[in-house]
Amino acid sequence: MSVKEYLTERIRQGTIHLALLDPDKQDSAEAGIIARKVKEAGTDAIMIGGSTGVNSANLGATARAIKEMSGLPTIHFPGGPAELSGEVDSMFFMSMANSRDPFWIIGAQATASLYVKKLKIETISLGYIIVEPGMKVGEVGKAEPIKHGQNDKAAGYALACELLGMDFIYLEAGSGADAPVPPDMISAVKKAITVPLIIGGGIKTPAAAAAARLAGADAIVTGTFIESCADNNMLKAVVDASKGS
Ligand code: 1GP
Repeated sequence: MSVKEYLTERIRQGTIHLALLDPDKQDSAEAGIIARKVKEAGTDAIMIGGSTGVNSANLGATARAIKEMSGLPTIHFPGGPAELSGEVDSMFFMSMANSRDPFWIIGAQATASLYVKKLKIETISLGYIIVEPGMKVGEVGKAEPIKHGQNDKAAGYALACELLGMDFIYLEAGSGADAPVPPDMISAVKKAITVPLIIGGGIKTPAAAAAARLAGADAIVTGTFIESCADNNMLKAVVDASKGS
């Protein structure tokens, strides 16, 4: 079964949880330990990526360690075309729809596509939409972040991505954001599209995860919280709230 089929199948049963590990934030051995912990907490798959400091070597080592320690499917969440690895199970082949720079909309993808094919990496197309504050990824990607309250604008971008053929849509507030994507924006986008909706950025409490799920998120991503949480019960509480279990 492909990773896309696996995710789609799980989403059919309810909201899933995706853990994001940044190879620039810990070494591969530590990433493997975190992966085992989040698997025990019930996470469904692991995304690997970051906006800066990721290269093919630390990406490959992290993917290998996660695989060995957890057996969970890995999804590369690329920060640019220079980092690629055949060690991942799949990658989000993504376009930052609301970037002001064509490089992040289609240029990076054109640079990487032939190598991705050569490495036989499963690609899952993703419409990536930055919501304020946007944080580092918004800055690096030269995004024009969607402001809170601009729900029609968010829905317009999301539906445009779906009509262009994207498999998934991701509303991103940015890693470490003070405020996650607002629930009313999630609901508005969910109503407009039929493909699965991923929500991430700034989710670090069970309440925030539950609010995103109840508003219509099909997948909830947590990165910073997973990487820094030493309390396994708290970890499980956030995963449970994401999944409604
Ligand atoms: C970043 O949405 C993800 O791309 C995760 O954000 O690190 O704030 O959980 P956090």
